Amino acid sequence: PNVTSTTTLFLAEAAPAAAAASPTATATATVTAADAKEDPYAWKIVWRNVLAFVYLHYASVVGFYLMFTGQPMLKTYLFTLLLAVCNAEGITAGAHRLWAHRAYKAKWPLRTLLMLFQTLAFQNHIHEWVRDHRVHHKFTDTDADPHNAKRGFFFSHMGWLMVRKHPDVRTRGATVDLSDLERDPIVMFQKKFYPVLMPLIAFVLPAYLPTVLWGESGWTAWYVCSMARYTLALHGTWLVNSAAHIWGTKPVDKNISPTENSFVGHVAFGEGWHNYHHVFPWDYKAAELGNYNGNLTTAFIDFFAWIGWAYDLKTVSREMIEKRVRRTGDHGDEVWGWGDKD
Ligand code: ST9
Ligand code: ZN
Ligand code: ZN
Repeated sequence: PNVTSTTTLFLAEAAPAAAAASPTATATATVTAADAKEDPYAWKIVWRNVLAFVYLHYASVVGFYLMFTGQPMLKTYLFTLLLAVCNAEGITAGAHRLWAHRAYKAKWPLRTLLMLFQTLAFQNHIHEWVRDHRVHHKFTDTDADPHNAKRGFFFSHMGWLMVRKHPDVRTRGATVDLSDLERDPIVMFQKKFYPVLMPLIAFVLPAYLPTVLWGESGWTAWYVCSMARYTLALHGTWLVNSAAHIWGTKPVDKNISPTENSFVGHVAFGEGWHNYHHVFPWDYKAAELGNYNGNLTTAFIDFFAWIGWAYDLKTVSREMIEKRVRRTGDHGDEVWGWGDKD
């Protein structure tokens, strides 16, 4: 029989019989039978994404070179800093603490602002970001976790964005409820118009505004305000999934992979207290600390609560945390660091 790869994929069980019947088909049948088993861990590389990341990193090196050699105008540096903060808050205060975890409520002006900031951050639209993140919390460190840290630093950091997802992400992920997002018109507006909004807000405007407003060179603004700012924010975010699932302490629950990682806590605007966060994800501080140390996002939310745009801020009582720390923390009875940290 003439065994083709297509037919053997569907007739996996029949392939060895076919091979026995015709010696010339042996090699093909062996390979295709193995293929048919479909290794769910095989890296099915999405080259479009790989190429985009290669360009992004090349362009960011150019951007950082321009910044370190003092070529942008002062206003461009300040604008980049502002964009970086808005970009980070779109992810931390917006996608993460508001939409993924509902750790506080926000009136429509704040939700609109955060939706625009989250678009600036281009990490997929809110609906998709939240879906992946809720699935990550529900199935942490299993095959259904989109950035399963058990598959190593590179996979959990950025590798997962360059390959097709493990089939479990799709099947088990389908059990996660997203109806609250589907009821939020601001989230659904962003989803609908994302193909236009995202390129405009994340890349075109950051490069265009400095040229028309203060006469910056278009290329400088592109490399600095669009490329370098975006790439740096991506790595800051990705470190939460990689470093803060690998290195650090586990004062709240020693049985899970997320860690308290002070470095990530600082570069990710307060999102590196990740051992605590996985145990108490509804705390709007995403940390047990009662201060703003490295947690610019908590200050951001507190500010908007102060002007009345954010409300119903959820947190966890000290007693409840201490109880959990004693029961499952890696320091056992010795309640960890309260004196220095509170
Ligand atoms: C990016 C995201 O960078 C980073 C998120 C990090 C999260 C960190 C969280 C930590 C806390 C916050 C920290 C903030 C710190 C901030 C500091 C700032 C300084 N559930 O995806 P597809 C189904 S993005 C249920 O195409 P493939 C679904 O039916 C960067 N179902 O899978 C779906 O169809 P549809 C820029 C799911 O084909 C279908 O499967 N963006 C789930 O395997 C196909 O889905 C990129 O690079 C789920 N979770 O492709 C683009 N997932 O959507 C990256 C999927 O129609 N994305 N389904 O409903 C892609 O190109 C592709 O997703 C892929 C996989 C190639 C990676
Ligand atoms: Zn995590
Ligand atoms: Zn989370």
